[in-house]
Amino acid sequence: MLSSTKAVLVIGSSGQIGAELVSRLREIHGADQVVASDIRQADLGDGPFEVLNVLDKSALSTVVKNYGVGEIYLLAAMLSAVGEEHPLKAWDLNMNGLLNVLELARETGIRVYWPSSIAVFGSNTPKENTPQHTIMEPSTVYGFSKLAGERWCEYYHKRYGVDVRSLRYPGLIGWKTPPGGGTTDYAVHIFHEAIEKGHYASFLSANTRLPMMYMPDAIEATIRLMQAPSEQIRIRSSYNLAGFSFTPEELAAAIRKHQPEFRLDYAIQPVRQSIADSWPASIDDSEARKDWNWKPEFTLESMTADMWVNLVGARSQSV
Ligand code: AKB
Repeated sequence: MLSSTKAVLVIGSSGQIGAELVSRLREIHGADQVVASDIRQADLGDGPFEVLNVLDKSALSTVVKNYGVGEIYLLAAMLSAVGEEHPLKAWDLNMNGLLNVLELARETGIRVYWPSSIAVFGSNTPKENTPQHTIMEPSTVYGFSKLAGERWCEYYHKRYGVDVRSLRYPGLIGWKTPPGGGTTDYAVHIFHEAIEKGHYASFLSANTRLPMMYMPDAIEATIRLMQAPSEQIRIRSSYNLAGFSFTPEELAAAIRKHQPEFRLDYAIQPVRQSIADSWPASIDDSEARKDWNWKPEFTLESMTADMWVNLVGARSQSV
């Protein structure tokens, strides 16, 4: 566990995971002990905020020194779809950002959390119940960067003793902050458009089944992984993590329980579709369950009900 005198730094705090993780970490450690940071100024409630580019190692090192940081959550990354538009930039940010943090951890003993993704898998990977250890031949720059990042994490742990931990997130669904640049983003957009317009055009085809997770489960998994005693963390590359899997048609059916007239049709985006076709349909996360007692709470139905209530509530407050 983190010593009470050490602060936590979250890099990439304004993104889909960051905003929710910062508020949970502030509940645990106290607002003053959790430094939020992003490339641009943002309002993330009570507690310190720093404008920080993770590619600037000396600025990163200054923030770490100034706040007495003992733990870093590195969330700044370019996701799968936008990474295909800017391949070299995606590689630079995703890879050199991680290496800057790992080097600092090697020099100072900081603990590190870094997210990997189901994007590490490719079309030669078994699609159903994808095992922890299997064929990994990703076809996107985002996927290469996550796979290489996993190798670096394991290397820094074995060679230098860095306490670095990681999860392979599936597509994440949340109502508090929008996703940006991913292949699984349709599963969030669909809710907003169902509530606002009663209709959504999916960029993935009707039968594209992908592994997904509701954000409260993703935050809980992250906290639980970081709080587990070091000897329980047997995998230092990244753990498979699963919630539930669905297709756009199955998600639409779940939404129709709340809005019976909801209409789904399709405007397929070929790049996103081919990325989705290369990813698993379901994930075996038994290693995470065994090593640090992971178990998700939400199902497709309970996630849909919770998203609906919260988004309808947020909308009625804003009009
Ligand atoms: C994406 O779609 O790129 C991300 C991911 C699965 O890592 N949500």
